[in-house]
Amino acid sequence: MSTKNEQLFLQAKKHIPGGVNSPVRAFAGVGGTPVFMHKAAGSKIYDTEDKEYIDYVGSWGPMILGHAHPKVIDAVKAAADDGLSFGTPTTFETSVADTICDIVPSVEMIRMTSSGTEATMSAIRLARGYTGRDKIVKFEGCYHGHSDSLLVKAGSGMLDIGEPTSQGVPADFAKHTITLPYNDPQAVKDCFEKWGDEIACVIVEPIAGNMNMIVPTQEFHNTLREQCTQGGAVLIFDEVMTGFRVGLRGAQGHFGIKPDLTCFGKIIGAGLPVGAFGGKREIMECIAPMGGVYQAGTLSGNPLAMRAGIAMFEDLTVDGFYEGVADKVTYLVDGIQATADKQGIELRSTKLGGMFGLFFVKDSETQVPQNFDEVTACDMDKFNTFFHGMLERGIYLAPSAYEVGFMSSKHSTEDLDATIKAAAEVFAEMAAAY
Ligand code: HOZ
Repeated sequence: MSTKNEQLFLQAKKHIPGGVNSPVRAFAGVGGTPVFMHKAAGSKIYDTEDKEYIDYVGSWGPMILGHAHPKVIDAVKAAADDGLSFGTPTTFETSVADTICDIVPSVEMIRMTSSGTEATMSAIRLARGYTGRDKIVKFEGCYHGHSDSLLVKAGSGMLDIGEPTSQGVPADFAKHTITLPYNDPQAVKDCFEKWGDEIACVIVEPIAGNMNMIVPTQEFHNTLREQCTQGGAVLIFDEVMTGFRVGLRGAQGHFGIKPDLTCFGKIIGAGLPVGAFGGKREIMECIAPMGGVYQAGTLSGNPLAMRAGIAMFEDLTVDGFYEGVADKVTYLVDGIQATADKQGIELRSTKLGGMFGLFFVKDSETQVPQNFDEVTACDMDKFNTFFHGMLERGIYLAPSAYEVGFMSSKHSTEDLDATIKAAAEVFAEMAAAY
């Protein structure tokens, strides 16, 4: 007899490829059947049989205030009462743009999009238009959404299906994408030495969150900034995951680096479909209608998303908000790490602000992975066992060893203790089995 989720998955597969509308939902990496969720509140998410899970995915990051935050929901309800979309300017877009430009010093102007993919795709076009150059540089294991030029040696769901470069990307497009090892300053210098005056931009996840989590060195970031400035290339930070997540000023605040352009994602609309890219005025003024780089969208800056974002930013800008979320991450990750150490499980962990990464390494000599090759050398079977053990115990982690964990301000000490207890039980089983 199949479970409810198996039945739902079968039904979904009839008319939806793979039964999902985004590959990372399909459990391709971890195996088994995805859980069909139907509601969420605070730190919890509920399946169609009302089984409760403590959620560390948070819709892939934006639910930093927890699910269905009353203030955000009220803002969305009020916005819906006023109409869903106008295709005209609204004052709400101006408010969100002002808020982001006030918070993030590198962002002097900003353009809203409907998703993070659109933001990175548009930022690349803008960088090419601004510099008049074609080549772009990205890093192995970094994922910047699913536009053609960026689906080369990418992370996230691409790794689960074992196709880091997507089929369907014309070789003529891919040839303009140079891919370098992440967190390797010398590779960046060598690349600029070779192609310096042909490079339009370097796009980077300033903290990688699509090959599990890697906080790169300060030297890596200093080198990127220095080489882009010297080479006349645009430095693009893809802060779709890290923006307003690892801290109010994102990864750029953490490293003290001013990128030329920054891409944001769903978090700026509190989880509604939205993205944005912004940065130096001189570059942003190249976008239509001011300049000749075309970029558009009926739903860009949608009023529901903007009003949700405005409500959310009120809480994010309260003093101590990010320290509170980071303390929860520290409590959780240190707790999980301590119990792994006690059971002799070779777990490595990393954390910053509201994000964390857990790696199952193969031996006691291996340290926290620092690049794509080191991530892929981890023990994926152990991660999968851990993932399913946690899921059975009502803990919802991202269904892939290449994804990160996200904390919300609504996770309680009780939630965190329950998670650590579940991890201890799973580790005990793993220790006995391996
Ligand atoms: N790729 C993101 C997670 N690493 C967003 C989730 C998705 O692709 O559906």
